[in-house]
Amino acid sequence: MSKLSKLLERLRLEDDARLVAPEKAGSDCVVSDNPATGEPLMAVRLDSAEDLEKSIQRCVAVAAQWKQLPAPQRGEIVRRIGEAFREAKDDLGELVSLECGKIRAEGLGEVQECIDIADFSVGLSRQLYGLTMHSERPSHRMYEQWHPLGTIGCITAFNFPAAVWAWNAMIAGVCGNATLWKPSLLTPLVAIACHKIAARVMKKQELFKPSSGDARDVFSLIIGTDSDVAERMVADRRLPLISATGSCRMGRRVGQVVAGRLGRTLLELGGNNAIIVMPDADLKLVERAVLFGAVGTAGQRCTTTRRLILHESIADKFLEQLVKHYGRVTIGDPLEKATLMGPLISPRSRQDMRAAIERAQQEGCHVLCGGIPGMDRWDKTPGYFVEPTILRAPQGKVPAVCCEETFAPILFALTVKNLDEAIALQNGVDQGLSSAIFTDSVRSAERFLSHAGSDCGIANVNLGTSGAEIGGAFGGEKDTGGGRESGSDSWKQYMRRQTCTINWGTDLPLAQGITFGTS
Ligand code: UN1
Repeated sequence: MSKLSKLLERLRLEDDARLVAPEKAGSDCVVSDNPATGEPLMAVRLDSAEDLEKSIQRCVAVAAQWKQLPAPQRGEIVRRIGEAFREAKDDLGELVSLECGKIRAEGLGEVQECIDIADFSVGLSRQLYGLTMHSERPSHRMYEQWHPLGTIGCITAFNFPAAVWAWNAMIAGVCGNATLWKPSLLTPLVAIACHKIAARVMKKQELFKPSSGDARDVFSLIIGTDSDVAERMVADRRLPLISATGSCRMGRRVGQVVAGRLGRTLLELGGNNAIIVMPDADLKLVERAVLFGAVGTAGQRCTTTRRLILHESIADKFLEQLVKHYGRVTIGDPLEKATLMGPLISPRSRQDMRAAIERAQQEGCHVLCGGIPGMDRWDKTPGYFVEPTILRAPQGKVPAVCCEETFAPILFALTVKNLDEAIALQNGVDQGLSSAIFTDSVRSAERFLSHAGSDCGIANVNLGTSGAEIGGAFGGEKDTGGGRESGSDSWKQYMRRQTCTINWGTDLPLAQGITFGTS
């Protein structure tokens, strides 16, 4: 029995009706590759537009009953889902590594995010607070309360094939919604595994037994193409909120279509995150932060460090050191203990990386280490491996290519004369997700965090751009889409606010002191 079959068995996926042996895959299937070998792992049967219609109907039906269960009981069910993720952590983490190419530590970290957000949601289920206000009218009481929206459409990307769904589904769940999840077609196996974990808990629990329909539909999965599934979900008024993670191009389209029906969106799109390094920074910390931020996940996080903005007085020496560290990065099988960087997700990603490096060279950038995919030592190796690459931008020039997000381990090094210049450069891109400064000066740190500092949704001091905790609201400004997911009060996006005024008096006073006719 192959390693994969054993893993699927441990995850109790072996006889899932969606799975098809790769050699038997027809045109109604998507084949999921192992990016470390280029070999097919498994094929998955695609859902059709008709399947989507049925799923939406089932979600809408179950959501109407789910919202009647008290929120803390919904929380109790989510607590059990969190427990199930704890039990499956090693196996699911391994599947994330196999299908998405993340190294083992990061695969496990991804599952940990699912566990953490479930725990967070359990507490939240008793804290869906509204405010009370003092009414300007006598004998009136005013307060606000939060109600579920219905069914949330959740569209996720390959790079966080489990966690981003969990951020949405666990919170949406305690808020009283159903979630219909459309995962990336690059990582359908992880999606099926996550869905099964939640579905088994939903089937077994005794707290929610809908009179019609199936409790499992609270956490629903649909695997299909953009035209059959994603485009239709986005246009469907029965999904009052579309939460979508992906490129700025995709988000712009989703934003427009959903706005056209006056629905809500929660968009988590591209980033172009920079680390600013001041002369008073602890450079040992910077090295580690840059390595994790720029090389980790093979540069395929939306929070990946893509630009390094160095004060000119330390730039040359720091880059010299950094290049040495890059040279020591172990690239290879993501499941090997020593590996620090796995493959990119697809051949297409390698081509994109290649095109970006070629463009950068045309724009005067100098390759400090790494290089062009296809012309490096990975050329003859199976799998979609590349070299992490540092490109030094020409003095005093910002190459256009570094204003775009290429989902690959490319780091642009730029130099500046002072903090003002650094902040202007950091903010001078269309995206606004994550940002960081390394400095031991309180003045520089506070300036960076001030209204005139970073314009991003995430701003860090003396830590890198990636690897945010679930407790804070996650998301960014400008072309990153403005959405906020996971912690803090992001839950409000999954609910509708109702302002309630109650008159307990014997008169009908009007607001603003208006008299209308005779009283
Ligand atoms: C993403 O890349 O879409 O902050 C999400 C981080 C992770 C989440 C990234 N916790 O890097």
